[in-house]
Amino acid sequence: MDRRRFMLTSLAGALGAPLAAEAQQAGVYKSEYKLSVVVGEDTPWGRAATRFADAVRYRTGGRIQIKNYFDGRLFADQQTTEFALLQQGVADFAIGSTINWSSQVKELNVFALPFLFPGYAAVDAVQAGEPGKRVFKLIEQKGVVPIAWGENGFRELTNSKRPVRRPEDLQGLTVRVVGIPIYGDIFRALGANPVNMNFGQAVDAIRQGRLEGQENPVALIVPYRFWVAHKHLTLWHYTVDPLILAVSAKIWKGFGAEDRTIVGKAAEEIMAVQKQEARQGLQHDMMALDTLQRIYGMEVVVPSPKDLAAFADKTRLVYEKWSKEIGVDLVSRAERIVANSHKYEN
Ligand code: X2X
Repeated sequence: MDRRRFMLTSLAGALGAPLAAEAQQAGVYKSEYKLSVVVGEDTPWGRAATRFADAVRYRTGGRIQIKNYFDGRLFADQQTTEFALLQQGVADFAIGSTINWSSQVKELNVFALPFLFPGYAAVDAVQAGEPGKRVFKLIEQKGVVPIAWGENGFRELTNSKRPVRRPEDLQGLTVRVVGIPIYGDIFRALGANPVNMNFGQAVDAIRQGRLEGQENPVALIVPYRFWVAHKHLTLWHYTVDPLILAVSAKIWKGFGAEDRTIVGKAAEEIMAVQKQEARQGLQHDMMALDTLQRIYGMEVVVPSPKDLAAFADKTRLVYEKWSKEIGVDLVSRAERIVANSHKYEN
């Protein structure tokens, strides 16, 4: 950083409040930017939102004040409308799930293809590669600027009834899924009875013992205490749910160049940590397994490769149908990257 820039930055820091007031007076900056999150603060996902708002406020000397709306409060529990709210300017920022945004950006369903991703290295490689870049460009064409990838996690199955090791164990089991069509297709193909519910309703239903099954990453199963009602956990990694930190294009254009740099850097740094936090204990040594069994009393099933292949076979037609919807070119590029990332897996 040259000296002049350094002095300016320090000045901005020291005089944060007056500069913020000036920017707001000039009518360029809003006094508050709304950031949407579907889950609560006490999760790796929610903590990233808190850190992001804090870092941006501090690093811009108060010019950009972000207020987080947790638990889907901005979209009144209609989680598949979150992306549209960003487009409409109801939300300025969001850390959103690719599942929830797939209603408006169908290519995001690539992450929901059943049993495509064997591990997190493959997910990272697809995001960093051409498919990830293409998805970001498509989002941008829809008036939303994606800044950084994050992680909700591999989605695992919990239920109150029985251990699920093979497809036949799913027969007739009621499983709550987010209301996106590919998830309905997958669970029907597996012989289960999928029901659509928003996250808030699902949390209530599980707590009240009204829901047999659901699927979510361990990073949510633990803080939401699903283990109280759902003793059975199947770690089958059937789909993955990456997050994206994004901002409305209109808001982004309104920021000065320096602020765009600050916001971009904060987002990247914080979401890199967020990914690590969401994956903690679920790679390499699988420390989380022990915790889930001993501390939370869950009965954990890790399906054998043969059983995983049986699940994948049952959902093969769904995979093919959705590959066409997403775009065969995008999917085959992702498949090639996944195949090459195998050697780094564990
Ligand atoms: O609703 C869910 O299951 C959640 C919180 O994981 C998503 O937003 C996709």
